[in-house]
Amino acid sequence: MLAALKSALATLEIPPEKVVISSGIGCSSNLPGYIRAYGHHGLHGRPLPVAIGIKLANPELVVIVTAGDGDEYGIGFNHVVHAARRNHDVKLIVMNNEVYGLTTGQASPTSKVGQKTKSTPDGSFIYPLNPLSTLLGAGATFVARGFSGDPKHLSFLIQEAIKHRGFALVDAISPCVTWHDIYDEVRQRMYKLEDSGHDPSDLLSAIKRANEIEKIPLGIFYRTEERPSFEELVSQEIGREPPVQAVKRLSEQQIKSVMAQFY
Ligand SMILES: Cc1ncc(C[n+]2csc(CCOP(=O)(O)OP(=O)(O)O)c2C)c(N)n1
Repeated sequence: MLAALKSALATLEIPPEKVVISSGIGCSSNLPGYIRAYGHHGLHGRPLPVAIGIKLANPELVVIVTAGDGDEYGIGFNHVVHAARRNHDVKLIVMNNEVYGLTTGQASPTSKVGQKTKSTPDGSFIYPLNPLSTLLGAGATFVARGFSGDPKHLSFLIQEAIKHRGFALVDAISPCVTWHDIYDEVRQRMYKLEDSGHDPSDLLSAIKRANEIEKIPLGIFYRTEERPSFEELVSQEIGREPPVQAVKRLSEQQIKSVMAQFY
């Protein structure tokens, strides 16, 4: 996952000082500590509100959230649905391993029926969340799924997400080799949407593909740039410039005197 993200940023030639990565809590959320860019490692389930604030303050930055399925599809899912609905220009990469890895392998919202975990020793009996079709229903403008076992393809999906004008979800299947190693199973069941004639501008077809059970489609399910991003709406509708522009006009002396008030 980390290699795919680094390669995506390098391929797009985005310099480290233009990138901010916000994460929650979990094994996956440690990612900002392993990449040379600005980073934020915050509260469980809350990396999106921080990312949204950063993007509103300085829309010139590429703002990416990296976190786990427990973080983003469980405790923090409220933020995901509304970030998608409002089309905030942040990129959400969820390392989906179908368990809570850091806390030693309990069931997560994407654990399958029958999946044996520490908290479901007889197999889970709860129907899992389908984050892709849920977000397509919530109005997400870019929805994709990749696999950590295919970092080249995952890098391509991350690049497309970064280039997209608006909110983008990349659900990255990244099996937990300690608590739920399904690498072989994913390899057997996966196929690429781009090899299947799927049209990513067709929302109904995207929802249908997202609800497939036997096979695991990888690729871009849906993409539209017909809706403006939240940041574009703020500048068009409210006519307010981002705070970073106002700060840029201040002299060094003015910045020092503002900062002095906080000491
Ligand atoms: C508010 C809060 N509740 C619960 C926890 C305990 N906790 C830490 S990590 C985690 C889940 C991690 O799972 P996931 O987000 O899927 O990441 P992974 O470790 O699998 O990469 C939980 C429940 C916490 N740190 N904070």
